[in-house]
Amino acid sequence: MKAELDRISGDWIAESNRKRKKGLESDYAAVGKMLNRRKVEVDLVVEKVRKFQVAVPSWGTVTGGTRFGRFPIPGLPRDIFEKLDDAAVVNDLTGANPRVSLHFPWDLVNDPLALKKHARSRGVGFDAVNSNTFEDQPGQDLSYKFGSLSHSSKAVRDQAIAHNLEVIGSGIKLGSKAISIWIGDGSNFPGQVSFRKNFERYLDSLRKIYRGMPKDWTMLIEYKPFEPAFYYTTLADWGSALMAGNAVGVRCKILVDLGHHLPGTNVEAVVARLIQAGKLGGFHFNDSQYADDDLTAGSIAPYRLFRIFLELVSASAEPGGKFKPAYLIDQSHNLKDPIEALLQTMLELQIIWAKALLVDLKALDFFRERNDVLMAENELKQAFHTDTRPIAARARLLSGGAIAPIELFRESGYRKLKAEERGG
Ligand code: PSV
Ligand code: MN
Repeated sequence: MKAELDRISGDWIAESNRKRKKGLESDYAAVGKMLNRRKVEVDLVVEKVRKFQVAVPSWGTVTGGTRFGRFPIPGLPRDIFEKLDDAAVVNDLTGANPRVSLHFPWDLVNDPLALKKHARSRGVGFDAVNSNTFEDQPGQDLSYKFGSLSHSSKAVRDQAIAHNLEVIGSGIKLGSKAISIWIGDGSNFPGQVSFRKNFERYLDSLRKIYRGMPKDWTMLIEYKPFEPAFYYTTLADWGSALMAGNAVGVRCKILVDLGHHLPGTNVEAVVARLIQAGKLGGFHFNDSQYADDDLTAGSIAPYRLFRIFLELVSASAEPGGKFKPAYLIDQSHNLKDPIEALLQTMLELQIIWAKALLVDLKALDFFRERNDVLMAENELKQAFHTDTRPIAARARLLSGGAIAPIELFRESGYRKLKAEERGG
């Protein structure tokens, strides 16, 4: 079986689950009993966790590195076909990551239909496509050194717009329904650009891309406070993003990358504002201690992630809410095996999502209205401190995934086999 390992087969997953089922059943019964006392039906929570799906970024299947260096491990994928193979392994093991997000031109192929067929054979589809005008490509006519969509030169802006339209074209062939646009535009020195002119040009370019998008597509614009521009960034914050979203059109929404906030920002309040404005379009999950650290989601501040999830869970619980943001992981795996890091991420996201689902929203509202600060906070704490690992594991089990994905991945010898096949 190992000699032709492309997927982690269903049989193998079933075998691994058989060994762990008894332990899970007893843990699940214990948490079910405890939740029962709080009038929570644990099976319903499991069903909601099963509906929580997150896309895997093609660029997250390789080691990212920093500008100081990269430390790749043997067996990393060499092209987008192999990246899809690795993403499919993640989905096989979690049952919760059925879509992959591509980044162009990094993932450009001659035959998108062959790529689509390959993805289907691996049981995955495609999520939002991403454009890249934050670096120059070999053979490119004009440079993005001084910006792209907001550049002072119309010719550069037109080139960046054309690239975005090409990315949409590739996405249409693959079956995507959204484009994510993050630009590195801005300035490094006071006086370098006019803030207003620069933003106006950006809006104008976005409108042109928007007009070239199919009617059932969404445009996701991603803000980030700094880097690579270190003094002023064109789309630095949610306020500018909301302004841009409103100026461009109803299907232009905001993408919140969790690492794209200055330290101390109340990200859950930002999320709530964007929900209220009807403009929250998607997420890039990761964690950070200082800035855009791209660390594994939930590794630094799981309680903050829980509070963000609570905003999402409570918005989706509202009657008539057609609230469906695109969830994606956006991390840089430098020290961990990328597949293991993605598995760890998804496990963590499921565990914390389940915790957010345990908050009694009615009780919370009751305490808030009475200004009972302590009891309102306790509603959050009670949910957060509940051990939801058996709930997440049961959700994976019912979705065809593994109770213990990381252990099974290690047992499978996948990376070792790929090291022989792919080298590196
Ligand atoms: C930028 O820091 C970012 O978060 C954007 O989403 C990019 O597309 C991604 O990272 C990959 O570099
Ligand atoms: Mn991002």
